[in-house]
Amino acid sequence: MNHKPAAMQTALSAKEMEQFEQDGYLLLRNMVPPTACEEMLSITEAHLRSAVPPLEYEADVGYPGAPASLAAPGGKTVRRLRDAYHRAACFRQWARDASLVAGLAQLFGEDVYLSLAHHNCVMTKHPDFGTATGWHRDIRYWSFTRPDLISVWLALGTENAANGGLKFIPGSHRMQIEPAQLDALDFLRPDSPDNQALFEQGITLALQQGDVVFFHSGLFHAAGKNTAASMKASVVFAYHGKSTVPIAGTKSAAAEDIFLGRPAQ
Ligand SMILES: O=C(O)CCC(=O)C(=O)O
Repeated sequence: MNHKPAAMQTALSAKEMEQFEQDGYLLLRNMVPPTACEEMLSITEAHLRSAVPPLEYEADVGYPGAPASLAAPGGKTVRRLRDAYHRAACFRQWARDASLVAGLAQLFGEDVYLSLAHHNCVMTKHPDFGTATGWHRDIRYWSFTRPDLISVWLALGTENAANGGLKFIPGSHRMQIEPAQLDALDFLRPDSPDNQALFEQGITLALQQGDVVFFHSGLFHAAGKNTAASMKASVVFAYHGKSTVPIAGTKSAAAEDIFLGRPAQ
């Protein structure tokens, strides 16, 4: 087993830091080598084959077009392999990777923590029964003393509009949104006139295996259905800085918060 650092990344440049600040996301191409991605992918495929818990199914998510129940056709389509961190060493190695954490420390300007309460999963999107996700902010269900977390998305294969790739509204982490623009689950309402201009600003990211996206927990993002022939898989973890603390008694405080510090580059 290879225990060398999973990622290849030098310190973030001033321009990259500025980009994250402005757009609410930063795309780091080719950050994780193919060997590390292939190992994560083969464990993902094995855990899907054996239905290794904890799993979240499309039927549990209940988005439009999802199977109505686990017993319905496609009901056992897996949406997330939960608790990626405890599934295999390669996921832990990536989640704690020194160059990843150093980049996050630059953006937070302080010591980094990994939250196992949120994301901490392999997102899978299958053809046929993998559903689209509406425009939302990750922070909507998270409870921290500050709203400035960063989700880190690693593409284990190609991601694009055809297979349900990520879409972002650049800069939307800094936008004031009125309650009337949101539905009961805090998704941007597709029928709100005020949202139309926002939707027009949406962009789809085209990712290749090993590409990594950092995005702010206030950034509106969405993803389409997988209309391609094969499953798409992405590893997603959530991080925060030392001064952002999960609020006691909430779901955000219900799982381990792992101190990762501030590695030197
Ligand atoms: O892959 C998708 O459908 C998007 C997932 C997502 O944005 C989320 O779970 O926060």
